Amino acid sequence: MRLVLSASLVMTLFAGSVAVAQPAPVIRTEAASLRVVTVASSLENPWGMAFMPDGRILVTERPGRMRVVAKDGKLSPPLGNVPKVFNSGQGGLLDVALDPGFATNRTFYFTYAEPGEGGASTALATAVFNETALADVKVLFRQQPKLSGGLHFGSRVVVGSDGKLWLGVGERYRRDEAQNLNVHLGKLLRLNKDGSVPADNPFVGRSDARPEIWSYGHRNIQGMARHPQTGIVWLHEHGAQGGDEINIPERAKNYGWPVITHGIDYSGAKIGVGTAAPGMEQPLLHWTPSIAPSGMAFYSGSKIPGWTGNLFVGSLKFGTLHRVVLDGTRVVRQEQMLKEIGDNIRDVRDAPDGFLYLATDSPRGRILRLEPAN
Ligand SMILES: [Ca+2]
Repeated sequence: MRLVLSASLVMTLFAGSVAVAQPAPVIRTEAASLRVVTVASSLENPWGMAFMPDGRILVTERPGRMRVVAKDGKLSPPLGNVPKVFNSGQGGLLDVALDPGFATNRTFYFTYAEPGEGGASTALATAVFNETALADVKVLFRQQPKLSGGLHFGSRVVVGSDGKLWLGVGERYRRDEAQNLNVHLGKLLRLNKDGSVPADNPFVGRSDARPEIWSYGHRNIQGMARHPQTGIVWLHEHGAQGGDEINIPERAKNYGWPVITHGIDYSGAKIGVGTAAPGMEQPLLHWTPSIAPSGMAFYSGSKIPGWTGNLFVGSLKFGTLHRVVLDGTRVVRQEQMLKEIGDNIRDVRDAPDGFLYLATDSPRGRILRLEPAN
């Protein structure tokens, strides 16, 4: 009898101890002590996140689903009417961004690898969010040409301070095409919200160039963010073996791939002519060896005061978050941190609640919130 009671007591204590949520351990970094809080889990390769005015998160899963994450972390069923995606390799459902008027117009934008004749290419679409499905889905842009293979679709979409849609895409692993202005491969593109071409785009009216192009010579863009003070869109792009870059893309300029790069081919072979050439821009910074960057955000919040104004980039290679301290457009220092997360990072967002959020690249992907620990 005594034994039974004791066992029962042990069970009760054990049940009680697991029922109480343990606070996440404190992680010390150079400028902040943090707790990494899991907001949501069981997402299959989450790719892009957008924060709704009511605090919910619209999230994409690469295989082709879009869900809403409630404030308590509960996942909605997949939203209806998501277009069919090319779910192979790096393809699938990719980025998502809200229209600045979302609170009233419920409009958002998203990118995906779109299947079609010849293979697939990156597409940009818009839709209206009606809680359980996408309504009024319209494809605004299709990268030309569609090609076989599953590599280098990009992509990120940002609504610029100019009200235009800025779309960063990859070169579909056809590296020389990043220099070819007649195709949309390896380019930063600028579109009106209805998908038409802005009249003031740099290559409008030229017969030897696609009018959507803003800048070229990019390899594979998987991070873009609008600078909170200047409104200018910054981007990063994957290099090959070495040579991942952050660029501040200027109108009509050539960012060099594959003529110049700070990396080498995966085979060890040299690529192009070297690290510099006339008429080609240098990156703001490059990572050699590569970090395989994905996701990018300027932290504009004040919850972690030591980080305000810093630029954050996720790594798909080291499972780390990279903090870049800036003085204007000069890199002051860098910090690599949060290896403790244990998964690669696909997306990084500066959320309206003043926190920085991450999405992990895993079949059991998570959304994480970085909170200060004092
Ligand atoms: Ca470059």
